[in-house]
Amino acid sequence: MSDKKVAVLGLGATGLSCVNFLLVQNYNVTVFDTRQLPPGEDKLPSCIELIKGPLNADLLAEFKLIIASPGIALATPALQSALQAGCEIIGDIELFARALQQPQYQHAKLVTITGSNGKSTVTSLLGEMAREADVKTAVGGNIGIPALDLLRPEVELYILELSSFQLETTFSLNADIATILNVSEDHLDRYDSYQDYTQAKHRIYEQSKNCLFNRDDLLTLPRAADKPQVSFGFDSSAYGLVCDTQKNICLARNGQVLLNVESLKLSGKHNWMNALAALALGDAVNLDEQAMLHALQSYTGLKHRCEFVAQRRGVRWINDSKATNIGAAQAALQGLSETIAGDVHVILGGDGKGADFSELSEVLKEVQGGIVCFGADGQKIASFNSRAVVVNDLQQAVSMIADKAKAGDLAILSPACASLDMYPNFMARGDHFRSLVTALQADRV
Ligand code: UMA
Ligand code: ADP
Repeated sequence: MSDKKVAVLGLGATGLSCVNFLLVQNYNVTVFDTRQLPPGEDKLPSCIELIKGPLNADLLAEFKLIIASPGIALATPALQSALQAGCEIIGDIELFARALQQPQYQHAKLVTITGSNGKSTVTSLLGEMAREADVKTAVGGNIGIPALDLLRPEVELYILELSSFQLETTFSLNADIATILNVSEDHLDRYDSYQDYTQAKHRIYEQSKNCLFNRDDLLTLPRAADKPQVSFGFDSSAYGLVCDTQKNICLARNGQVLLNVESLKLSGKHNWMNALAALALGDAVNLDEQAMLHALQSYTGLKHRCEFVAQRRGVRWINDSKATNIGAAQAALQGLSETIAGDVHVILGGDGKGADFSELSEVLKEVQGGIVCFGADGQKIASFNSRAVVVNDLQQAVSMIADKAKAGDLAILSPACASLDMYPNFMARGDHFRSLVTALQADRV
């Protein structure tokens, strides 16, 4: 393969992982990045050529194989020209899928997880379950560690979170089980339609032996009837909820009680569904039941997902900066409002990625406390509730809610938008929120 030329598009985390993988396989790699200061440049081996600036269709057409990073849309004209010129375009997950077919990796099991929301929670929770069960596990993909960086002969179980972007360029995964947790509008700045986005998610089932779907969300239903299927949802069938003899709500398998939801450290009803999904996936790869239940009781969740920040003057402050679409904010507001005695106050706004915010109006009607909006689409969101106010930034939003909230209330940053209009990423936004809340405590305790 030493004479094989490959183009890697994008020098972020994915691009760099592809370069490292392809070099070991003796490929002749050229990297393209549209940015003048791509993030991975300092880590790029000096033998690799890096071409910066707008993608050049003629240059790309010289490569038979192109590895596109997920942040680059296939619809980009230069990529479309390359496809028409006969180039093969795949992503890092496809490279991973092909690598898994090599003898040294073939013994490993694979679980793949997608959905509009809850992916990282279910992925990391399942990872904890597997570790608790003493299975040598590697967890990665869209959650942060590029899949190719996980490849090790000793790994027994790979757990991959996959985005719709990654699935678009993936063709030959052969997962033991795949799930679409839910589908709600997201990334409409990248897709022509909601249908295209949903279609990209369904590619995950086509590349799996078994499918796990959400029976409360019809858009997650596998389309091929010939594949073994299992489901999770709020009723008592399959993986579901039942009441035990003391009338406690419990996670259950086929009506058999597994765990009282009060034992979960995760809050919100949406996390009951995440727990059920993780249990179903764990069962599919034969994880020990006791280990899974133990992990469920100790798992405290990831940062920036309905994360408890502080309680001062009786108000609980929650950082849900990862709620980057409408469905996530809806789930957080509905899931948490029933857990408190007082009012909910919410901070929303940022880059809405082309979403239709009218869908938020129903849930906002239920918000009894303040509705404070900021960022590029703050005004747009505020137009759907007459009580909503618009402020310039997160600092003003926190300050306004701190003045208004009373003991027993809950204040949450659950923006329903990406952060990129004002922050490098959702983590930076969540960290800023945390620091504002912490400073506020010191002032007002
Ligand atoms: N970009 C350019 N020019 C280029 C290449 C990229 O402007 O030539 C821009 C992209 O438009 C994007 C940014 O750079 O805004 C990053 O893109 P990338 O493809 O280089 O991203 P990576 O650093 O490789 O990170 C990707 C995933 N990012 C995206 O899909 C945008 C990460 O998911 C993932 O953790 C990582 O691979 C490892 O698998 C992040 C994400 O935001 C968390 N994902 C989206 C989401 O969850 O909603 C899909
Ligand atoms: P993803 O990786 O898909 O973005 P995360 O697990 O990081 O999902 O959660 C992101 C946000 O989505 C959370 O902060 C919460 O607001 C919301 N969320 C989590 N799980 C669910 C679910 N099962 N259904 C709907 N919304 C959810």
